Amino acid sequence: MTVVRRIYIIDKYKDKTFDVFLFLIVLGNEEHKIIIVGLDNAGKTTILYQFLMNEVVHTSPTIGSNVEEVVFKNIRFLMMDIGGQESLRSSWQTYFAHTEYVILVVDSTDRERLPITKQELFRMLQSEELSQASVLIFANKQDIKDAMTSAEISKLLALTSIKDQAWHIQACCALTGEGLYQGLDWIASRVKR
Ligand code: G3D
Ligand code: MG
Repeated sequence: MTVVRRIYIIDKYKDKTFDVFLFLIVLGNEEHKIIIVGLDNAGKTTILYQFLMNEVVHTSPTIGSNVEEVVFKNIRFLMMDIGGQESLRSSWQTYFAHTEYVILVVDSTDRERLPITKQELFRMLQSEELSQASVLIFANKQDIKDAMTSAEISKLLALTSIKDQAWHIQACCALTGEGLYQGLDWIASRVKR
């Protein structure tokens, strides 16, 4: 059996504060594309690192310096973090093509910039290419005393006004990994087998 790996070029979305990461869930020969977005400092890189720490099976430097493969519940995830490569920047819509899942990482202590996250979220969701996507919101940094709860974030982001896409919010702490797999569980449960 040959598994074809498509490599998507993912780079920063819009400006420097909104990185885009990419996961591909692979079931047999089928790949399911996930993008991870969020403001800088939200915890995206830490989340990727947590996943890799726990279940790395393979690193593939030959197909890109940041492609990693992990296995979760018999589902293979290929992960890419190629934010920061300015030379690869192109129109942001190209990141969204064929995306089935969006993971939005929120710094639950960053009350000040939550409105920016909300604005970016709803702008993204208007994209035709994301009309069928499911959205997982990670309310990260729950270990910090002053962190907003997921209920609070849900309200401030007006998640109930998302009508076209399925969504789910999961509290987590990327430092310990708490909550991360529950989030992936939700995604895995939505993968059409
Ligand atoms: P980004 O990739 O979204 O920009 P990073 O964010 O993963 O680089 O994380 C930004 C900072 O937040 C890092 O701190 C990281 O350790 C911290 N962080 C990420 N997740 C958590 C969390 O769940 N709890 C706490 N307390 N901190 C978290 P530094 O100091 O390395 O800049
Ligand atoms: Mg980062």
